[in-house]
Amino acid sequence: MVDRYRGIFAAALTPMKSDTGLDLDRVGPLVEHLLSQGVRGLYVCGSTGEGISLTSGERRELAAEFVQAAGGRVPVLVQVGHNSLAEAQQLAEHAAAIGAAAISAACPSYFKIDSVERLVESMAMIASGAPELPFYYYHIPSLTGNQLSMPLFLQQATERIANLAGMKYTTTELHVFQRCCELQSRRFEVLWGVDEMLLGALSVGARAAIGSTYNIAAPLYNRLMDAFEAGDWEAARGYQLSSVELVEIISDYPFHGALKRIMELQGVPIGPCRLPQAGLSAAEAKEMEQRLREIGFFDWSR
Ligand code: MN9
Repeated sequence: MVDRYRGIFAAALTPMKSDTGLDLDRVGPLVEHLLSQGVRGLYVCGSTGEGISLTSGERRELAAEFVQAAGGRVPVLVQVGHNSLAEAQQLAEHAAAIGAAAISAACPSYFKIDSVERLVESMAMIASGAPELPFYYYHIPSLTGNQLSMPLFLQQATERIANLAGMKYTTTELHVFQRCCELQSRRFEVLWGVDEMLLGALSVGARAAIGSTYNIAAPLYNRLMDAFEAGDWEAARGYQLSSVELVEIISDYPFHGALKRIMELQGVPIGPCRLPQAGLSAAEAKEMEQRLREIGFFDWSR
């Protein structure tokens, strides 16, 4: 089995200035903060990082800044998916040139891909942009609409994509995740992507996870992982329940705006988010903070 990665990887938020242009100067402090919180890797330009809303030029600049800030201390995975496969391929090439650890790509979502064969061909095109880097397909049906069978995809893709390492699996079908993990004697590295179900994923074989709430509560999730390793199920369930409550609250507000607001409350200001994502009104921000206080978030997130 590949098993390159272990622990929690932050699906990194993208620092923006008040006009929502990139704020590259804040990438370094953000990375230092995440590493100090126990994050073991970074996934940039993904859904949490508003990667799809950035221009390709911005995506290149941002990825390079993250790789530089990480300085080899943790792996940086760059999400290069794009509705234009040629553009995605070029982003992959760039990721390799700047020293990213791996590339990952969500599939095109405007024109739907309705066969595993075409999904494999499309991802092969992207992966060929960085043949020397591990490639992780980014499965996120809630956003791409792509519901194709992932076990079938992995089996067919392995014959066509030499650098296929696995996938980032962001959907709640735990049994399919398990199936993907066990394929071909655990050949693929399947990175779990639903933070509020991390414990379930660990119990069926996850070793590493990528997610948005690891930006704001990494220590909680590290405690969860330690408790799982130690076989302390009761403690692990408690930590997971805190995460469930956290996600429940954030999900009542514009998601990216909420995450960025919480980073600010934690002393790591990274600015607003960009359209089409929304920020929180002052009343919403106040209410969210109050609700987070009620569940003890500001104590157990550290
Ligand atoms: O990919 C994230 N998924 C989405 C990762 O953004 C749709 C997750 O980390 C979720 O944000 C998290 C909260 O639901 O599990």
